[in-house]
Formats: sequence, structure tokens, C-alpha cells
Amino acid sequence: MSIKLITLIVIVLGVLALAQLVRVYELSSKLRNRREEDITHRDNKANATLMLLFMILSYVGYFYLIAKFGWTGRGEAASLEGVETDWLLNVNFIIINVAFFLTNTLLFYFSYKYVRKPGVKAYYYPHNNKLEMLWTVVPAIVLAVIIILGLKLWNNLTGDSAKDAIRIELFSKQFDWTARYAGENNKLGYFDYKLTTQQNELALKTSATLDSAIRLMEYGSADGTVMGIALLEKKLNDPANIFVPEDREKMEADLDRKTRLLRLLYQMRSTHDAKHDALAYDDIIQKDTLHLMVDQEYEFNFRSKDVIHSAYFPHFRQQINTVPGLTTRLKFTPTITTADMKDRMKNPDFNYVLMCNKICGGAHYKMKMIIVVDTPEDYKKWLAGKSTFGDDYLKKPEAPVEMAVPEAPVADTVQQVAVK
Ligand SMILES: [Cu+2]
Repeated sequence: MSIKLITLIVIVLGVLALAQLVRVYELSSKLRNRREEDITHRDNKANATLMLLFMILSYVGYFYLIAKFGWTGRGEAASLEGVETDWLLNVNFIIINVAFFLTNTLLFYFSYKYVRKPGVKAYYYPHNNKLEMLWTVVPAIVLAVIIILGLKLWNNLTGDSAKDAIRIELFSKQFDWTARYAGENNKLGYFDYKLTTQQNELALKTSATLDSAIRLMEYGSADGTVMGIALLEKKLNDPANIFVPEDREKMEADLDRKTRLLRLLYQMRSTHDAKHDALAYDDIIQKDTLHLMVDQEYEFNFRSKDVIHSAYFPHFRQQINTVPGLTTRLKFTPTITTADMKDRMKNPDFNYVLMCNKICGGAHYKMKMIIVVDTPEDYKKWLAGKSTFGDDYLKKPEAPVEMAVPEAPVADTVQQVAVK
């Protein structure tokens, strides 16, 4: 505290002293009968030397940081695709470095060399077509090469994955990740956001989840957090209930919304093919930790429930946005197990990680998932004990809260609308 205060006082006094110095300088100039805008050759030379000194110091700092943190500070890439990404990044870094040293050396050295000298008039040199051509064409070619290489790599990363690639969906929401392994058939089950319920957070589409969602809209949830259409209608139509107009409006809007949703659910149910149920039932849903097998290609499908997030795998050199209403895709093959990487980095606490790289809300910083890259044996051992979505969901399907149903049979009328 006191040190902070003293530092502050010293800074304030320093600024005041500087201001006084400038004032003294101005006064002394006046005494020597010099105008303020007159600049002496000595001033110019001092500035020129400072320019050169600035260049040298910044270069020294640059090389010092590279020596301390490495060429880019990225460490070793832990996936096949990451090695390619690193190669392209290095190409970019080399180009940037060449441009950086060329332009800065010219800028600062020329400021030093061509300092204004007494009696020498500046050479008038307004235009040179050859030079213009040179610094237009060369950067254009370099940029074109970088862009073409980048597009090629990007198309490879987001393009079709190998036939034997394992498919995993990464579901993002504020503020966590959920992984869904495609299970034995290696096909991810279908989903529709309208089927989102407490026990079906990922909104997977099966006959059972469709029925549950329909029952939820009709009869409400067992714990009473969702009011069903039947109860809403009964409440609104009961002459014994007297509502404030705002409350009635709110309830009517809720009823309207739920009736529309129910109609859509019935439509979905009527076109649903029960053959697709199996695709979802064998999916394995995992939170917190994502286990991957070393030297195995993975295809990741990304989904977002709320806002745009960004799935960032720094060690595998991959990143892609997750967008509500749009599935994005990325593939990579991890090449170094977690245990190996701990050895190589000499850090027993090291872990691969998936992070959100888009400021997506208050707890954005917490949105991450540990990734464990296993040997095939360990991976199979880990996977063996996992229950599937079907196991979990069908064992305790969401309660059809039929006891809460009042006598108004809404479902029939809605079904008729759906059929029309
Ligand atoms: Cu996020």
C-alpha cells in the first residue's frame, strides 16, 4: 500500500519536474533570442541517433523473447493435421519476419542516414513506376500463395473424413461441453431442438423422446415446472378463476406457443421412422472428459444450443465455431498420448484441453473440457463400462404425468389440426 502510494507520488512529481524543464528550456530559448520552431542541427542529429537506437533495442528485445519462449511458443503439435497447420504457420511467420525486418530497417536506418543537414536541400523524387509495380505485385503474389495454401489446408480439415473415422458430436452451451460418441454403429442419432427436455438435453430424436415431448406439452412435467396445455386450458376456462389481464395475456401466449409446438411435434412424430431410433440409442453421452484413442481419426460434429461458441483444441491446432442451428465439422488424428506428452513436457500435471474461444458470456472462462488421449487398450477399457443413451433413457423414461391431466382432452383437437 505505502509502496504504491510512494510510486504514485514519484510519478506525479516526475511529470511536474518534466513540465518545469520544458518551461525552463522555452525561457532559455527566448533569452538566447531563438524562435521556438527553430531546430538546431544538434537536435536533429540527436533524434536521428535515437531512431537508430530504438531500432537496435527493439531487435534485441525481439531476439531475447524468441530465445526465451521459442520460435512461436506453441510447443509440439499433437495431431497429424496439427503438423500441417504448424508448417503453414511457420511459412507465415517467415514471410512476416522478412517483411518486418526489411521495412523497419529501412525506416529507421534511413531516418538516421538522411537526417537534415545544414545547407543541403532535399532531393525531389515524386514517382517511380517500377517501384510502384514492385511493391504492388510482390505482396499480391505472396498473399495469393498464403491464401491458396490456407484454403487447401482448411478444405482438408473440414472435408470428408475417412470411412473408419470415429464420429463424435460436441454439444456446446453456456457454459460447458457435452460429447456424444456415435456408438457401435458409428452413426450419430438424429436430433431436433424442439425435443429438448430435462432428460434429453441433446434433443435426440427417437420414438420415445418424441412421445415424451408430446406428453410434456399436453400434460406438463411431473415436478410442475412445465405447465401442460390441458391444465392451462382448464385454468383459463374455469369461470371460478379470476385473472389480472396481464396474467391472462401471459397464460394465453404460453398456451398459444405450446399449442403450436405440439402441432409441430405431432407432425414430426407422424413422419418419424422408428428405424432411426437405433442410431440414437447406442450413442454414448459424456460430460467433463473427452477420451480419444491415439492414431485414430476422429470426425467432430459441433452444435450449439444458445450462442456462438468456438471449439479450440490448442495442442491439436484446431479451432472451429459452433453455431446455433448449423452443424460444423472438423477432423483430426491425435498422435501423442496424454502419458507421452506428460513425459515430453516433463510436467506430470499436463492435460490436453478443449476450450471455448469465443467470449460467450459471464462464465466463458470456465467453459472447457479435459481431453485424454489413450492407448487403444486403455481406450477400449474406458469405453467398455459406459452406458448408452438408450440404456439411460429407456430405463427411466420421462414420466407421463397422466394423473395431473384434467378432463379437457386437448390432444385430439390438436392431432386433427396436425393431420389436416
Ligand atoms: Cu462459449
